[in-house]
Amino acid sequence: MPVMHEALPAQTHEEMPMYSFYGDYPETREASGTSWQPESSPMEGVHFMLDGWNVMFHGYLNGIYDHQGGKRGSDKGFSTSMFMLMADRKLSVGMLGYRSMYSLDPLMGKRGYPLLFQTGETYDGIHPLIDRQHPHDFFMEEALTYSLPFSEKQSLFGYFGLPGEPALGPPAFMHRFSAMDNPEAPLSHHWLDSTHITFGVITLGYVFDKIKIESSIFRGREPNENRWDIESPRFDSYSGRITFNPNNELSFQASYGYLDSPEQLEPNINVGRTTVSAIYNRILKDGNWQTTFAWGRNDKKPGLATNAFLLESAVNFMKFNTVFSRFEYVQKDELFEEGDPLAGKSYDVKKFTIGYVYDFLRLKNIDAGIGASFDVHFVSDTLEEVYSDTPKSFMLFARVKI
Ligand SMILES: [Cu+2]
Repeated sequence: MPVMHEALPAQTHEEMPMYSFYGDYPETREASGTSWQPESSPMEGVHFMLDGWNVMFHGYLNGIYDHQGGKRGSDKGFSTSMFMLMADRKLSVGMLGYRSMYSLDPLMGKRGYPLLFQTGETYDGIHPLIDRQHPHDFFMEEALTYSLPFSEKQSLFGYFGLPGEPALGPPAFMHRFSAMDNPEAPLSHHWLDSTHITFGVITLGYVFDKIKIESSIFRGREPNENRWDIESPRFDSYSGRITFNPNNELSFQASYGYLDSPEQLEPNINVGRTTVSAIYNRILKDGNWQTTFAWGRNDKKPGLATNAFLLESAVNFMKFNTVFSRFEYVQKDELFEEGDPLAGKSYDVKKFTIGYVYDFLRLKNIDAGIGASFDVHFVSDTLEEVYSDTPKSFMLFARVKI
């Protein structure tokens, strides 16, 4: 027995160098952009070697029927999707990486999909999107990375993306196991991870074992309503993030970003964004369980400071079943257009979501399932008059995942 124990780990370690995009650690730690998740998070997608490149491909496609209740609600059928191709290989003494990500979200139209209390971005360059989630851009990420190890467990890395994701916020919601089965974007998206598609990002970082420190310069302006193009880069904003993965089940990050004129419709307002998050991932027998907590704060300069809290969890059990839930408390200051007597104030919105997915097909590289999510919103009397009493919504969906 003791002989086997000594021989095995040494051999496997030599055959499979555990080097990822940004440093010497298992690749399951990589999430969106340069962000980290717990290493025990499930590995998704197809992996293969091609001419010295280690290639990964993954993606999903959801077909959704959406009903948002109350006076400001509406109904829509649409699809959300993401396809991601990542490749890395040794180049000289370092590691060269290429990351690209696409979405067919623009097919849903410029007004996106109905989502009560959602705000952020515009559909025509004149009016804000209110009670709707914007579609994501076709080009979500086109990035080159290079990392240089300089001692055991230490590395420096660079990341250039057009578009890309700056070092700000937790991993984008569609990359978190705790969120990826939920068909709805979080209401806190523009407090936490909305910079995940930014046209022009340069990040430099340092990894020391379980710690990553990084800083970005990037374009503060959000993508415009033309979702099929690549917009011109600018480097007028900055951010810094520290991430700590103390063991393979936990990942913490804290970050701050200064966003120069993020909103097309409020060009004279800059935003200071602070985020803190924690992700806990646990492998179960025939399943996985992940929980994310995040806090984000937007300080408009000049203007209001608002906060958002998110707590979400998803558990996959007995292979075919996933239950997901999300609780958010967000101070929303963009629910009314300029000129409306209710505009210019922030309103508390509490949202609770619960949902379930049944995967009727689970093959080696493909999952197919059907699911439903249900939401209740708790708001003040003022908002109840506009929206209806405790507005409720639901989504029904079918999805394919690679
Ligand atoms: Cu987004």
